[in-house]
Formats: sequence, structure tokens, C-alpha cells
Amino acid sequence: MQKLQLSLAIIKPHAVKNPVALSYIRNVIKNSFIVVKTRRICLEKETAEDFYKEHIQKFFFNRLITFMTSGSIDLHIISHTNAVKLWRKMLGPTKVYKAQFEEPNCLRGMFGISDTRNVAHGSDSVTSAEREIKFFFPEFSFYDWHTHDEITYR
Ligand code: RTP
Ligand code: MG
Repeated sequence: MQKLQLSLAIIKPHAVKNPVALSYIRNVIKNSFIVVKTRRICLEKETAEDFYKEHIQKFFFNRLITFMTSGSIDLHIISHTNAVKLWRKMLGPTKVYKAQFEEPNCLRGMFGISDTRNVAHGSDSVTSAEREIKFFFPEFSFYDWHTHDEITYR
């Protein structure tokens, strides 16, 4: 049996505020992954800066922090044998012009507004997924998550 991988999907504020986008994205997630845990939060500025600290030198950093703290975000721990790559494939390219012209059926192609408002985040590796899940779900147990009965989708 292949081992299940975990990834973290974050639905960004503009998509959480858009009922059509949100319900489409939630269905896509539900139909493709085991949803291990979900949580809706509002990011504090300091938490957003910490989460995105690898981008602190980038020209878009302030814009990204302002946007990510502008409304609720939905966090999902998702599981699949190929969770990291599959979710990023479903998201499509970071750059929205690329997503819209090259992969119009990906989530960023369908609902992306700009390179910052590009629908959702996906962990870029198994190591990043573990770090990001620990960041938002410090109580989460990586060893026995599959034995809990809280695997759910609200
Ligand atoms: P993510 O981390 O959110 O899954 O996205 P990614 O790997 O595809 O992109 P990354 O290079 O890690 O970028 C981090 C976040 O910065 C935003 N961004 N804004 N020009 C811009 O305004 C710009 N460029 C990148 C992205 O939306 C991404 O969430
Ligand atoms: Mg990234």
C-alpha cells in the first residue's frame, strides 16, 4: 500500500468571500483528497509575516501581507498518496496570466485575479507541508492522525 502524503491548502480571502469560487474549490478538494482537518481563521499581521518570511525581501511582500490579513482564510490539511504535487497541479501556475492562458481549467485560471490574489496556497514539498501544518495546527499529530475520527469536512 502506498503511503499517504499530507499537504496544506489555504484558500485566500478573495476566494473565501466569493461563494461560487468557494463552493467550487471545496468540491474539488472533497472529491480529490481526504480532508483531515479544516479551520477558518483571520491572520494577524505578525503571523502572516512569519508564515511568508522566506519572501520578506520580495517586492510583493507588503502587498501579500496586506491581502492575506484582509479577510478570513480557510486552512485544510489534505491527504492523498501524491497530495503535494496533485494540489499544486490543481492550483496551476502562480502567475495568473499564465494560468488563464495556459491552463484555464486550473483553479488559478478560473478564479485568480492577480499574482497575489491567486486563489489558494499549496505546500511546495513534503518538508514544507510538515512545517506549515505545524505552524497552523501545533496540536496536530503526524503519527496517528489517520486513527482519529475527526476526518471531516465542515
Ligand atoms: P504559494 O506559496 O502561495 O502556494 O504559491 P507559489 O508557491 O505558487 O508562489 P510563491 O513563489 O511561493 O509566492 C508566495 C506567494 O506570494 C504571492 N505572490 N504575489 N507579483 C506578485 O504580486 C506576487 N508574486 C507572488 C503568491 O500569491 C504566493 O501566494
Ligand atoms: Mg510557495
